[in-house]
Amino acid sequence: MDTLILLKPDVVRKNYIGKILAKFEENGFKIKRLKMLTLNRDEASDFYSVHKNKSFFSELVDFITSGPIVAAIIEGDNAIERVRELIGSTKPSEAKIGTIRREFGSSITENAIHASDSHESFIREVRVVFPDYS
Ligand code: 3AN
Repeated sequence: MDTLILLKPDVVRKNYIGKILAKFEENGFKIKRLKMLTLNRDEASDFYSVHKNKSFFSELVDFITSGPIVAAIIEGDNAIERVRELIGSTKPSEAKIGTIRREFGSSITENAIHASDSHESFIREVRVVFPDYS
């Protein structure tokens, strides 16, 4: 099973790309596709369309478009659920010790990483960053 992760602009700026990708490999996942890119505002709005009515939507779009990100398709048994466990809660200070957000995130916006939360989200999100995925 596949899932999608995005290493957000804070991770690229702080030079944590390698450390975070290593965690997926160490936990038995395969990195199936990997790409560095910068989202424009239309792509970011599309990616986060489920949040368009939330108060933090413009902050979210400003941040995710603020610099390059690293997108990866991660493969493994039960990947969607297991990757969500590995990244931890949205708010880094509340995320469990040992999770990626706890170790590398600094705030609810600058929380290091995104991972699809369901198969439906994965299908919608993957088309924004890997349009040729099938
Ligand atoms: P998650 O990424 O853990 O699935 P969501 O889907 O609730 O979290 O939110 C998407 C993104 O929106 C989060 N990764 C976070 O960066 C941002 N976010 C969520 N809640 C807030 C909030 N209350 N204030 C600012 N940003 C938020």
